[in-house]
Amino acid sequence: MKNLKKLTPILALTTIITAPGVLAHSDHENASNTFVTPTLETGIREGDDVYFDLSLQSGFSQILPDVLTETWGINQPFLGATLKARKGDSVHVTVSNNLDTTTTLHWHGVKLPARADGGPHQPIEPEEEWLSEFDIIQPAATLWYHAHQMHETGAQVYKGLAGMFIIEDDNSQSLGLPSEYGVDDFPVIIQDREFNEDGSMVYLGRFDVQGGMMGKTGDTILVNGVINPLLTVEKSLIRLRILNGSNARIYNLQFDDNRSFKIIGSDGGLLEQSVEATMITISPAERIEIVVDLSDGGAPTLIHSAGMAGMTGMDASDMGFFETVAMSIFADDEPEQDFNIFQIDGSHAAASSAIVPDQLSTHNDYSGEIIAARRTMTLKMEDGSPFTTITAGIFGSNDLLTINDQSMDIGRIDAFVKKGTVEIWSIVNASMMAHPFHIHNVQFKIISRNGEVKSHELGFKDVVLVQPGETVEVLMKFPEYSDPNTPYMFHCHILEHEDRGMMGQFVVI
Ligand SMILES: [Cu+2]
Repeated sequence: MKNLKKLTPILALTTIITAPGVLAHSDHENASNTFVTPTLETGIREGDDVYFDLSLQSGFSQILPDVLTETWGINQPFLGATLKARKGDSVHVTVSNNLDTTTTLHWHGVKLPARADGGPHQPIEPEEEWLSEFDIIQPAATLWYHAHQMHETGAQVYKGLAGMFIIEDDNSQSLGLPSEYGVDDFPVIIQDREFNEDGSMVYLGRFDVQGGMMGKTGDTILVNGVINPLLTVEKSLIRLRILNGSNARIYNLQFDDNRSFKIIGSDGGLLEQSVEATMITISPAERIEIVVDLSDGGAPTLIHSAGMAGMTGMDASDMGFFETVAMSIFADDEPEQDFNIFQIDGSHAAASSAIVPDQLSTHNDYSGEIIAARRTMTLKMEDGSPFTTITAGIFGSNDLLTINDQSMDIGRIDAFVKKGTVEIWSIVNASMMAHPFHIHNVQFKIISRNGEVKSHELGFKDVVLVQPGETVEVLMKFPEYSDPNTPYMFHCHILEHEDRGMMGQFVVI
């Protein structure tokens, strides 16, 4: 927060380039807080039918040492419980809105009927309930749920409307992986927040065009709602289900002792084979599952390693107004720094009997299937006119953030997809910021990223970070659900971009 004060007097346009990934140190970098594992809720089970009751509510949370913060949560004051179900289950979720504003609850990464998706087309008014019912037809995965209210997703997720949703299946439970929740298998929801002196959270104003352009970042890092905590583990091999639940910040994750870990899963579930790594980048809404060996009794800290995330690879001649201004100020801004996320103490860990087997799963790559359609989604961030920028600030216009030159219109369908077919989408980033692109109702395979794909990106994904100047091709098979009247969304998962127009809609017919 010292850092924030230092930045405040600088020209307002500086906010364009201070995030994501440019500022950030916390005042609370000693891991003195205790790691909190979110409550596990497995619902009420009747055979394969599983019933969950979720209450969206407000409350006060002790996040900072001396003051309470007003927060939102699901069945608790801040954030949500971890929900767990199995492949083959029929899930029935009753969501009660006990907030004083309209909201939604979206099942991120779940293949499900559009009416159950919880996007902007399923608003829940205050004091109303919404029933979402879907069968789990996909393999074991670390998914999540969060608010998706039109124009309000950023503010509502920031306040706390997000939680983890874990799917297990016969395969995931037969592998011998660390899988005891809260013992050697932990959710790690990483979020950054900014606080006022009185403990309240700082968010953007509705018409803050510049803040919206860069997305809301904060100088305080939370893990499962706790600032820079310490996780003391009892087992020597632990699995971390890492979710970047931040609105806009991208993290380059690394341990401070540079130890390696095994990446075992991506957004859509287990990889086919694990991948050894010492660093991985995770953008908003992405999940990675890693297994860390602490049998040396060490106490490594997971850090964000300052790097290149966000602003590389674009030719200056392609830049518009925002990019040019951003670049001109960039040189004066302080360089990005490493910062701590949380620490793991393995000094009391007993030997684990868990393993990471060579083969984790088998994927269908849809080879041999007909490609029913190819689509291009071009992401842009500006319209080139300083005057338009000013009027956008005054009138709240959102035409500065577009996909295929159009900003989101809830009355317009951008794509018609045939159920059960395979499509290839090319996501083109024609802006100067990296955008994490998300598609509802599918898990896709990245088939090219400027011609190549890194090994850990070979898994199923529902979000892909597209760097400036990059084109990423994704291939996906749409489930057999169809509903010509209810759209699914595709959008940038920098929530301020989504809220300000970088979103579109498709229906499956
Ligand atoms: Cu974006």
